[in-house]
Formats: sequence, structure tokens, C-alpha cells
Amino acid sequence: MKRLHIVSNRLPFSISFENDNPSLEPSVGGLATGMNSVYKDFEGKWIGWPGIASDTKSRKELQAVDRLLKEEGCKPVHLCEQEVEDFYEGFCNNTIWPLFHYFAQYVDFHASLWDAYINVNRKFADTILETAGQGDFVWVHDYQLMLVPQMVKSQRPDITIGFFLHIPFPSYEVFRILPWRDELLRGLLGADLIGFHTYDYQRHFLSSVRRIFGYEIVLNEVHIDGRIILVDSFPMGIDYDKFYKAALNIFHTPVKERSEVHNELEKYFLMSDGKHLILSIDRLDYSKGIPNRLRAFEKFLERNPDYRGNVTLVMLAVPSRDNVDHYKKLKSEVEELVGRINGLYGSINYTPVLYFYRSMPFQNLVELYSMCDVALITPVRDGMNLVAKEYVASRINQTGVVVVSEMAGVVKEMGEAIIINPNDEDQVAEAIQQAIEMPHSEQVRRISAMQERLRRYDVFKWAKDFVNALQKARKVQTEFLAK
Ligand code: GDG
Repeated sequence: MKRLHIVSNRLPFSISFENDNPSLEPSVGGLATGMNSVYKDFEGKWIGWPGIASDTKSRKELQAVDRLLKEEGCKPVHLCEQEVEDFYEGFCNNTIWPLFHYFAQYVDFHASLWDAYINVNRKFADTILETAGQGDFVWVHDYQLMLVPQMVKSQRPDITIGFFLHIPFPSYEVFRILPWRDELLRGLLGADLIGFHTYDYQRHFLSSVRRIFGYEIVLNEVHIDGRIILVDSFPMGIDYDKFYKAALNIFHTPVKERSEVHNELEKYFLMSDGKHLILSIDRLDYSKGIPNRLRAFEKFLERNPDYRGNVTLVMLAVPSRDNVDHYKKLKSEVEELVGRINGLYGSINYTPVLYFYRSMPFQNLVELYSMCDVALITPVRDGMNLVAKEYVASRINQTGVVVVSEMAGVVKEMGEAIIINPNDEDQVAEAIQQAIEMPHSEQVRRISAMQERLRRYDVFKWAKDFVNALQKARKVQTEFLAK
């Protein structure tokens, strides 16, 4: 195979400066793990924004950053403060993100933000055009870069382009709201392979293509004058072994070397036999359904006085996009609900909701996964939701219960979870009760089945499948042209 280049909004490193000297810290996210497993094999580059606004640094500092990134096989696309504001915070996070998560009332329709989106996509496309050799492969990620495939394809048809969307693709009736819907679709159709987490998103996309352009669709192929575009679903997995092994390791760590989080959680369980911990982890985002979750937990406590004092919700809300108004309001709403529940049902030695507004190191995350009896995952919309998968992978004794929203992509792989509609707070409150009362043998039966599935289709298999499909897309195209 020729070279394969990865393109994503952010490069897989964060950059910090000490006395004008930059240093790189690799990101440990799922995407970086999956991509590292494929892109190093193909000697490609990783193209993306390094995460710093270029006009806040001197020329010398930027050159030093570029040098470090080059050593890691990365090519930066530099963005200035205004571009970050209009492109990333603006069109990406205030237009596409809310629309694709069905929050149409939050969408900003500003032509100036759209212009910034075009310009930044053009910068990414230009960097790809400078980097890719004859016949190379390119894998573009996510909603920030939907115009890139067409921008590259129109100049270099020899490059085979894959695109993967990490968020939902909404139904046509929602997608059509966007004034720039035709341009976005045309941008995506520059790719040779378009991938989604689930078949539903794939179906919504194809329905938009048919209704907006009337192109011929044959099974999962779009036929447009002289080109065939493959459209398929690839549910993203996790690095299963990493979570499983980290969870195993926790229980082999000598007591005095254990983290504070671990010791505190253990103390909680030692207080009495009937204690339960329910876990909630997400970025603080309106798509994640955090207020609904809190209200459902409140209902559960209201209806089950016997459980007061014995059931605690551990809520980790990771700061996200906190300069955007909707996110600020959400933070206040969540804090108010936490305060209300703790005020109503708390006592000197019982805090119903343990709320943390921060991110935690990987080690603590796994401790939470492995020590909480229930994972409560209630997004109102979520492309996939990797937290649900990580929880299952960390259950080394196969106990634990997942309560999961039918609006999250992950539900398609979690038939053994308790599935709820996140807008039905009564149903969620009942699901909490069902989860903490579930017999041990049933927990084991359900978790084992999910573990088996997630172990087999991990992030490495996901990345490999996509790359194989990309190679197939080239073959299909070549054969079609030869006819
Ligand atoms: C987007 C889509 C799709 C969270 N808190 C901490 C922490 N995390 C890690 C988790 C997990 C990741 O962040 C979150 O992934 P999700 O899938 O749950 O959600 P999004 O960030 O919204 O991701 C989503 C995903 O892309 C992949 O395609 O599933 O639908 O919205 O891996 O472990 N990690 C650490 N500390 C934390 O406090 N170390």
C-alpha cells in the first residue's frame, strides 16, 4: 500500500511552553491509539492543528513547535485566534455540533462563520495537497473537516480519500435546516469511502444525498458521474486490553501504593454491605443529558427512602467549551441540581451526588470504572459513547450494570444493558433501581456477553477495517473506470 495520511482537527499532542521552549505531550485519547496502530505502518503523516493560536506565539516559537512535530511525523496546520474563534468555536461547535445532535434551537446561522469554515478547510486541504504523493491514501476525521474531501479530490483524483464522522448524522428533516447543506454534502462526497458509527447515521446520510441531489444509490454505493462512493458503518471500539489490564492491576497494587481515589472508594464500601455507587462520566456538554440524569436520580431517591444514605451518584463532568454561553448555562443548571439534591437528601455522613468538575488521570478513571456498581449513561444524543465501553472493559469480575440511552450509538452493541429513553425520567429512575437490585448471576451474564463483543471489535480492529475498506474503495473505482 502507498502512504496513508491521517487528518484531524487536532494533532494527537498537546503543547506546553516553558521559557519559550515548547514540549509535546502525547494525547491518550481513543482516536490517537487507533490511528497510531495504522498510520505508522504506512509511513504517512498526521496533519492537524497543534492546539495553539499561531498569533499568540513568536515566529521562533512556532518554528520550534514545527520541528518537534516533524520528529513525530506530524504536519501542523496553524490557525490564528480569529480562525479558532470563527471556525472552531463558531461554525464547528455552535452550528454543526448542535444541529447534528438535534439541538436546532442552539444553532448559529452566521455567514461569516461559514466563510471561516471554508477558509480553514481550505488550509487543511492545501496541507494535504503539499504532503500527499501520487496515489497516496488520506483518512479525514470528523465534522470540523467535511469540505476537505471535495477540496482535495477536485485537484488530485489520484488520492483515495476516506472520511469518518464521529458524531451522529441527523435525519434529513434536521439536516435540511442548514443553509449550507448542499455544500457540506458535496464536500463529503469528494471522499471515496464515508464511514459512520452506526447504520442509522449511514441511512440518514444516504437519504439526504438522495433527496438533495437525487443521485443514484445502489445498496451502500453512491454513483455520481464516473465515480463510486462507498458508504458504510464502522462502530469505533476501545483499546480493550488497556482498560482490562489497568483494572486488573489496581487489585494487585499494594495498599500503601494505591491512589487516594481508590482508598476513599474502598472506605465507602466498608461502611456497610448495602452501599452502591453509580457512575456518570462525560464532558460537560448539553448532548450528554446530564440534567435529565440528575433529575432521574432525584426521583429515584424521592421514591425509595430506604436507599437514601446507601446509593451515591459519582458524577465526573469534564470542562468543555466553557466560553460558550449554552455551556455556561448548562454548568449553572447542573450545579444547581447537584446542590438541590444534596440539600434535600444529604446528611452529615451522606452526600447523594459526589460532583467533580475537572478531568482525572487515566488511573483514577479506571478506579472509578472498576469500583462503581452501575454506569449511568443517558445522553440525549451521542455519536457512539466510549465511556460505556470502557466501563464494561474494566469490570474484571464481570459484575456491574450499564444503563444506557437509546440515543447513543453504543446502544447497538449493548443489547444486554438496561436501555432507556433519556427523556423519560420515570423510566430512568426505575432503571436505577433495577440496576442496583440486579442479581449477581444476571450481571455476570450480561457483562460477559458485552465484554466478549467489545474485546473482539476493539479500536485496532476498527481502524484496520476502515483502512481495508479504503483499499477496497480504490479497487472498486479502478474496476469501474476500466469497464
Ligand atoms: C466524540 C463523540 C464518540 C473522559 N473524562 C476523562 C477522560 N475521558 C475520556 C473517556 C473517553 C473519552 O474521554 C470520551 O469519549 P466519548 O465517546 O464518551 O465522548 P466525546 O468526547 O463526546 O467524543 C462520541 C467519540 O467522539 C469517538 O468517536 O464516541 O459520541 O461525541 O475515552 O475515557 N479521560 C481522562 N480523564 C477524564 O477525566 N483521562
